[in-house]
Amino acid sequence: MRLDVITIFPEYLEPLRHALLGKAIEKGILSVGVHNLRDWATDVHKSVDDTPYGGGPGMVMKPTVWGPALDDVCVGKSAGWQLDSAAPHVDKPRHDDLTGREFEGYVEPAEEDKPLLIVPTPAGKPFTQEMARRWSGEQHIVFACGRYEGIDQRVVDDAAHRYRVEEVSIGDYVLIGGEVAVLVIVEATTRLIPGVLGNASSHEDDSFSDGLLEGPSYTKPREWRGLAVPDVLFSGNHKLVEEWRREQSVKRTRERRPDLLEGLE
Ligand code: 6GU
Repeated sequence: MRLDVITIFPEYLEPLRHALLGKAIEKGILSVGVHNLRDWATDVHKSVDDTPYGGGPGMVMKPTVWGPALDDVCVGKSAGWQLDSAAPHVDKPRHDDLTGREFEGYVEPAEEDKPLLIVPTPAGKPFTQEMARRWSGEQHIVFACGRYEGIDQRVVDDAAHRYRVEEVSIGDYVLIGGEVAVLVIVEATTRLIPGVLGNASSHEDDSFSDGLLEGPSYTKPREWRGLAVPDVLFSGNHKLVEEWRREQSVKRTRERRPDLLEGLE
């Protein structure tokens, strides 16, 4: 899987190169490009935002910077993934300048050939384990991190010509920008790619995979600070242990997330 992240804070994405994800990169399962949006800014101040039409507080990120950035990162694969830092348009003619032709509209690729563009925003659809499962099979995912009051809506509308676009939220609270949400979505998604986790079946009984929360786990010593491990776990009876784990799952789900039980029989 190829991941590209466009952000004005590339250092926020450093954690992607550590621990299990770093291992997956070394193994060649994953390849990651982080791109500084400012590399596509064209003015001396490298500005990426401007005041909102209609007034109001805050700033909106400019379509004239995001558009070329998404154009370049979209074709990373055909360019041989040479975009490890960035391929800015600064000091270079634009492709439409080169051809000397007016913009004539898009040649639309087949839907299944479009890379996935994920735009993290508190106004998006809620991110779920089911999305992580689906996206773990993607070839190329691009993340567009917005800051301030968001990105000019036309960026997302226009990107739909060459990407499959999803605006997603990671929960009902507001973050300063999309960077941390990208870390969350990438971790949840890539751990489901075969070979990224050591144990192939270790995510089959994750919380949410069967619609329930996972119950408690224990390890040695059998007694610790006056607290004993439940006797059933020493019974040697696998069926009994499985039944007990199921009960614990249901009990915990009923207490903490009764909403999850409603959809189940
Ligand atoms: Cl994806 N982005 C931001 N900025 N805030 C959020 C969010 C995303 N999800 C919840 N809050």
